Amino acid sequence: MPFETLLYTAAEGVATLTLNRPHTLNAFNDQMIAEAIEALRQAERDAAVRCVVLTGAGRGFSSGQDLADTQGRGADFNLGDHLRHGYHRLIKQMVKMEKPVVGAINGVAAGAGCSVALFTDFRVASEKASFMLAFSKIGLVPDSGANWLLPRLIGYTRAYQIALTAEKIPAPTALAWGLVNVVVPEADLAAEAHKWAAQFALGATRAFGLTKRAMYRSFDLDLEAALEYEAHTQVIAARTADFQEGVQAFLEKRPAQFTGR
Ligand code: T3D
Repeated sequence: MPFETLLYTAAEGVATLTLNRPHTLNAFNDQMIAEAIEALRQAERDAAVRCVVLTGAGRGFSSGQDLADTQGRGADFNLGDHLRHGYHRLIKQMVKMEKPVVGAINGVAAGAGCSVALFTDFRVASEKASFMLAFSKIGLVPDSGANWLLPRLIGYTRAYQIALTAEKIPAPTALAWGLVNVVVPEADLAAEAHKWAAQFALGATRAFGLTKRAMYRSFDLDLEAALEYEAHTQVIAARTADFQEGVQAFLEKRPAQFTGR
């Protein structure tokens, strides 16, 4: 079934998901949350896809929860369940996906949109991009994993500051703080993000996925357990055709031709 709130294209190993509600700066309604989860699953299932790009249509990446949709909620509306069945599944799908997700952050990423942007694995930001924990402005707590991820990315001092102030963090500051990997002029964003994605799509996909898993797992482990988990992932990586090919290519002094298997 075609998606209505996002665009999905796949070519040459890269699936591109474009959040597509530009009149709201790509605010998440229930449909867009569900379709983003399904699009990520589609990219996960498709063996030909070895990297995903996530971006937004128009001048925003995502403005977070569609606030117009919050108006008609009745007294029995369960906000916790809304998060559990929506944003939590989206964030967990991004994290468990064993293919790199490149964020092409084209504009403002606010509220849950900021969380989603920051849960991409490699962030290329336009000079026009900004990050904003908008939650406190409407009397809410950061959600969609922001309280877990942000102190780990930039430390408690800055994380709590931007939660309190809801200030817009511009792209150059985001780069200096380590929130993004690269900042480029607006006109170069799509090409730059796809350049990185194309490079990752030609890499050792299983090893990339296992590395993501091991790094996320390390957040909950002491060194002893992390070393053990690394050994576990390395055993899996060493069984891949890409490991055979990587060593063979090294010995034959030629570039490796990885297949993602
Ligand atoms: O309730 C739950 O389910 C809990 C979950 C919460 C998760 C969350 O994400 S809570 C946080 C929700 N998001 C926000 O509070 C951000 C709201 N938006 C803004 O503060 C500003 O729009 C921005 C700072 C992001 C951008 O400002 P600016 O000046 O560049 O654009 P704008 O003029 O404010 O917005 C442009 C249009 O998008 C405008 O519509 P219009 O007037 O042209 O018809 C605006 O209403 C619309 N828009 C922007 N954000 C949202 C939105 N419409 C619905 N929901 C939005 N979040």
